[in-house]
Amino acid sequence: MVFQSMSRAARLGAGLVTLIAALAFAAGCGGSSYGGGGGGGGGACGGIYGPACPTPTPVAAADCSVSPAGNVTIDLNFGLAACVDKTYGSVLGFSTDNTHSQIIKIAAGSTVTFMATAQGPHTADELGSGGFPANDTNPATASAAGTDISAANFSTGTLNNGQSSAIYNAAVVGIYYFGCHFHYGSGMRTVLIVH
Ligand SMILES: [Cu+2]
Repeated sequence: MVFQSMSRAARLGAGLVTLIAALAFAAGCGGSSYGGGGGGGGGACGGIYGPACPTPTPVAAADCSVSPAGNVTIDLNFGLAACVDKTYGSVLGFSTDNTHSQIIKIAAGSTVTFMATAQGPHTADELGSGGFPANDTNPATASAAGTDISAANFSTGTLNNGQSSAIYNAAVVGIYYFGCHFHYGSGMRTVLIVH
């Protein structure tokens, strides 16, 4: 018996500590069974007894669009940072400055040229005006120079790094969803707005 080596006072003291610990344990159990005590669990929220989970702070979406004046050269680069546009969602890999992914507003009557700047090959495929489709079903056959980018199944065809497309027209006002044949499933897409 451990207590046999202790003095009487020590035995009483040890017994008291044991009793206090037992009471504290019982109190802790009682509190948690009612759910109100919130016994220091901390992390989890929700469920029957847990505290309400905080509402996540929404990520502020950006205006990813640019409105270059006149004729436009659009860089195709899968390595650009995506931009989450407040209207059109995530866009990636199309840019006028080869720095940020952008939605590009083009003045009607301008010409448009596409250039693969990095991480090619790429294409610029017209995907209609009804939002981003699940898949890029454009055959990605190069359209003839002078074709309007609004034409059904308009495409630059395959552009390897450093290669520029033919010069195309943007004469028809509208909103056109575009994607890359090779990277559409990975999010390489944008919106070209002719205004
Ligand atoms: Cu691509």
